[in-house]
Amino acid sequence: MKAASAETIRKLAFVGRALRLPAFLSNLATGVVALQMILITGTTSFAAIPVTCWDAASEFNDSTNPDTANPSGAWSYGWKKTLTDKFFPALTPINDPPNSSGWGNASGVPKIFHNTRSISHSGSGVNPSALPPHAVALHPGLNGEYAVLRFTAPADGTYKVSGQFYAMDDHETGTTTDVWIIANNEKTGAFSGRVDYHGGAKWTSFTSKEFQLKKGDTLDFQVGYGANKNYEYDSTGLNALIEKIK
Ligand SMILES: [Ca+2]
Ligand SMILES: [Ca+2]
Repeated sequence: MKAASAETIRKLAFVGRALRLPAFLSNLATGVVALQMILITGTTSFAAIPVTCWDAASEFNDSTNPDTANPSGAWSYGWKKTLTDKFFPALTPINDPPNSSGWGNASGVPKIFHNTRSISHSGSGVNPSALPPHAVALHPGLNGEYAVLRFTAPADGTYKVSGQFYAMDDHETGTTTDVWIIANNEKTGAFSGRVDYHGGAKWTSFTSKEFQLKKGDTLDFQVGYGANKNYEYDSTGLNALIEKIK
């Protein structure tokens, strides 16, 4: 319902006069509309609507300040020494303006980075990886450390997760990684797959995979250096959409 405007009240008063209505009737109608306007326009605030879906790429925080960007909302950017080891936030900014930004550990990898622009971007170096527009990339560490994008559930519920991990590098061994979605750091019930640009699948998809999470539970999207135990040319893209369905 639209709030009555001052213009409406003025017109109503005019109509009342034109119809030669008794003054009290005209005034009564005008007063009712004025009261309606006060009631409606006086209620300018409303309860915040809870968000029930998340997108890793569009919500990537490009700020260079770790205090404000990591964690950022439901997302944290970090790494683990092994598959289900402790999560460490990656607090060393990665900046390649205007193309990409992200977070790594102090030695540079593992790292998570993001194409900040709506055009494709080739990374830096002699053999750069290729990032589609707004892509999120994870790169594992030299000794098998995992790059981890962590989602922390804001409320109890059933969370549906869809997306894919995909190769970003075709140089030499190409992207050769093991990829995971792990709830609460437990391997049981996890999604696992492999990306192998030259020797296997160039991507691995997960569709409508459901996880029961309590408030504060974690869902970790992880990339390791794969079966060849070599981290070179291992940048792996991630599309991840999360929807709370119950
Ligand atoms: Ca590898
Ligand atoms: Ca590789």
